[in-house]
Amino acid sequence: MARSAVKPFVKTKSNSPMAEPHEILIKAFSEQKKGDKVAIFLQDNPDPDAIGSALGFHYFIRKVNPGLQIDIFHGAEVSHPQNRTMVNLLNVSMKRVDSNKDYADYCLKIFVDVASAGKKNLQSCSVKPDIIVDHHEDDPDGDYILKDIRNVGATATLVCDYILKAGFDFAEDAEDEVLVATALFFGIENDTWNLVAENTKQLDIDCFLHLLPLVDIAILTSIRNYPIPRYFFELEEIANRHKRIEGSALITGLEFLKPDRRDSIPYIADKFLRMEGIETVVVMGIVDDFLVASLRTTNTSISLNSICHSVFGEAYSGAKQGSGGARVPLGLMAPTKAGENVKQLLWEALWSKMSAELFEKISGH
Ligand SMILES: [Mn+2]
Repeated sequence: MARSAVKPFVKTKSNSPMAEPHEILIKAFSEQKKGDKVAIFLQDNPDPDAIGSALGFHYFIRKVNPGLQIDIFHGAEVSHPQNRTMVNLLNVSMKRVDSNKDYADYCLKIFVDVASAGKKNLQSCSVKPDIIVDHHEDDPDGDYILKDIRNVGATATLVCDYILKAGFDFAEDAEDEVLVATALFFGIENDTWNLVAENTKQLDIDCFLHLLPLVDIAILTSIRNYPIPRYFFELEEIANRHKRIEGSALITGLEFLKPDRRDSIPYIADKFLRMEGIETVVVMGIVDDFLVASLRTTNTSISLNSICHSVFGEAYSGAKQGSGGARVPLGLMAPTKAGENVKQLLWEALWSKMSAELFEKISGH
C-alpha cells in the first residue's frame, strides 16, 4: 500500500505560487475586516470528515482573525444518527443552506470536503467558492484564492495539517480545543477506516497520531457507539424478508422510505455484507422521487463502479473501494403524487427490473 507523501495541488490567483496552502489561507483570513463574514459550505448530508473539517476550519479562522463571523452551512438533513450524535456531543453549530441565496454578503466562501456545487453531493446550492479544500476526484476549473485538492484519506487531515503548520496546536487543557481535536480525529478515523483504507497516506497517519493524545475518549466512544434508532432494526427485518440471494450476491429492497430514514440503506448494506457466504450486497429503496441504492462488495475482481454506471447511470452513481451508491431521479415515474396501488406497482416494476439487471451484472463481471 502506497504511503507516499502527497504534494498539495495548489492553484491560486493572487498569491505567489511558492506559498504553502496554510500561508495562503492565513493571508486570506487576516486581510478581512472585523465583523466580516466567512461561510463554510459542506456536502448536503455532511459526514464525520466534513463535520470535523468544518470545526477545524472554524478554529483555524478564529485563531488567525478572531474578529470574523463564521457560519457553517450544509445542504440537507444531518440524517445519519451517528453524525447527529457527533454534532450534539461536539457542540457543532450549523445552518441549513438557502438555495435561493448567493451569499454575496460573505467575504469568503469556503468549500470543505466538497469541490463543486450543483452536482452529486452538494446539489442544494449554486454558490461559487473562493477556497476549496477537498480530497475527492472532482476538480473544478476556475480561479480560486486556494484550491487544495489532495489525494489523502480525509479532508480533516488537510485542515489539521494547516493548523499545525500555522503553529496553532491544540491545548489539552482547553475544553473547546479538545473538542476540535476530537472532531478532526474522528473525521480521519472514519474516512480512512482507522488508517487501513487504501487511500490512507502518511500525512493521515501523522495527523491521526498527533491528535490521538488530545482526544476526549468519552465523547469519541459515545460517537462510535451511537444509539441505533429502532426503525433501523424494523427496516432490517423488512430487508431480511425481501432478500434474494444468487450465488454470493444478495439484493434486497426496502420499498418506500421517509427521507430521514435513508441512512438505513447503507447501514443494512454493511450488515448484510457480513453474512456468511455473501460477497456482494445491494440494498435499494425509494426516497422521495429518487431510487436510492447502496452497493458493497468484498470481491476485488468486481468493479462496483462499472456496475453502478451501467445499471444506474454514470451521472447518478459511483463507487470506489468496494463501496458505492446511487441516487436516480425517477422523473415521470416519480411516486410522490401516486396512490397506494400505483406506488406498489411502481415498486414491483422497479424492483424486478433492477434486481434482475444487478444479478446479471454481478454474476457476469
Ligand atoms: Mn471526506
